[in-house]
Amino acid sequence: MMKLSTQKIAEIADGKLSLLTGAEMVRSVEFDSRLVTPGSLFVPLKGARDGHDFIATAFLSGAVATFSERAIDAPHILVTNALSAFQALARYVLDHARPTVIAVTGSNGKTTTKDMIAAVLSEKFVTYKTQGNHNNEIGLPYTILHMPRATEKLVLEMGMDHPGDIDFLSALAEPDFAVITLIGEAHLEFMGSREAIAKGKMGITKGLHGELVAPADPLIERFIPENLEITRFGDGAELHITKLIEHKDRLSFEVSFLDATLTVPVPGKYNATNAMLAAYVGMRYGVPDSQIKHALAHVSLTKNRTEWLKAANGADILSDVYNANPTAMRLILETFQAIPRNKNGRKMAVLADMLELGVTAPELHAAVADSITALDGIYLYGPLMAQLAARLPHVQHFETLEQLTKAVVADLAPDDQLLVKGSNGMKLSELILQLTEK
Ligand code: 2GN
Repeated sequence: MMKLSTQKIAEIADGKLSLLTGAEMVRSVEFDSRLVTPGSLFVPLKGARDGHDFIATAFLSGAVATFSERAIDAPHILVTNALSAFQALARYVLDHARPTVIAVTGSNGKTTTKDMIAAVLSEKFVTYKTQGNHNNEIGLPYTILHMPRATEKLVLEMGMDHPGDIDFLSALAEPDFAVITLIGEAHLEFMGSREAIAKGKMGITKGLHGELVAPADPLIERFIPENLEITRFGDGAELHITKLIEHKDRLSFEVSFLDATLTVPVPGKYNATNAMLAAYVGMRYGVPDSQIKHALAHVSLTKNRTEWLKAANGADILSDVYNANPTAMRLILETFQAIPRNKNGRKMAVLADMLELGVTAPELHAAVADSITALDGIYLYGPLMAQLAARLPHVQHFETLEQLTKAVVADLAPDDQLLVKGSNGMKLSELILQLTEK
């Protein structure tokens, strides 16, 4: 991030300096107190807990200042809403750094497409992209505030949990180019009909100053604004795949707009579509064919953080085993519990320790109980989850991954849905492997 004085930040956020001179320099912005380093501005967001409770910890880690929604006796910038202040700051940084912004949305494959677009653009430009699952009203400004100063192309993933989310993110980021990978068939059908989903995705045009690439899907036609430059892809559309050869671990294909055979080191036909979209973006920004080909052949993809998997016995698994904080834990529990049950199926959860939470870790684990409303069975794993076990009736608690795996494998029925969530360090990916291996 560019260095900004607290004076400047107060102006941008429409806030008031308190116990600050205005001359202090801020070098990074964080909302998770665990990530604060000397020179950070702390942003107390409302998550599972109120971020204001962690302001003291942020100062222990070297924060120079914090936003605060109330007067406190620490150096702060008083604001009416810390999230809005955070977003305003991101908008300012974007206006001054002026990278080209490429926005990507779609139900499935947006993460892959984002990674592929960034890989292709990286051949020619300093490129930065959304990390992990930072694709919402908090993650998108966070991404902007963490891009390196020299960034020329910024690839932003835009996620949609509720109608209107993408409109908001598009208005905030004002993309120069936008890609919709897919309409509908979202696993989490909060959005109602496919048409509502199409409308939601087309929200990406809200702040768009430039071309939209979208599926040739009749559902979107109603939502195309006047004067939009739109390029369609799919069967019969301008952008399409001409030849496709599927190998066990890679794809080889040709596209309608390039004279080259492309390969990607991943299987699955839809990945050819994702790669085609990346190749198109690359072409539009002048990346030479040979470099597009090279980038795609060597692309490395982020493992999807939250993904639906099928167990060997047919059960549905919602897997999120890479990181854990109390907010993310609560959000995924809410999401999972809101999904309709399979007929005759149970809703089960494996919850493992959230690591690196410090002295309040036991209390933060116990508090997960408040988010449990509609589960038929719970397997808890790890010493910290014993705190949660003590607060819930009828749960099983396991000390080792072996015991946990044995119990889940023996108990999981084909019609069940299973949520699996915990910190990376708890190695739940090994449980996932056991459950999904045929
Ligand atoms: O869902 S998110 O993970 N998200 C991130 C952005 O992209 C999209 C997805 C998310 C996470 C969201 Cl949307 C919002 C928030 Cl606020 C968070 C988040 O980071 N929440 C966190 C907490 C809460 N609630 S991080 C965190 C770490 N903190 C505990 C609470 C918490 C560690 C900590 C532990 C003990 C102390 C201080 C901090 C302590 N202080 N102990 N004694 N004094």
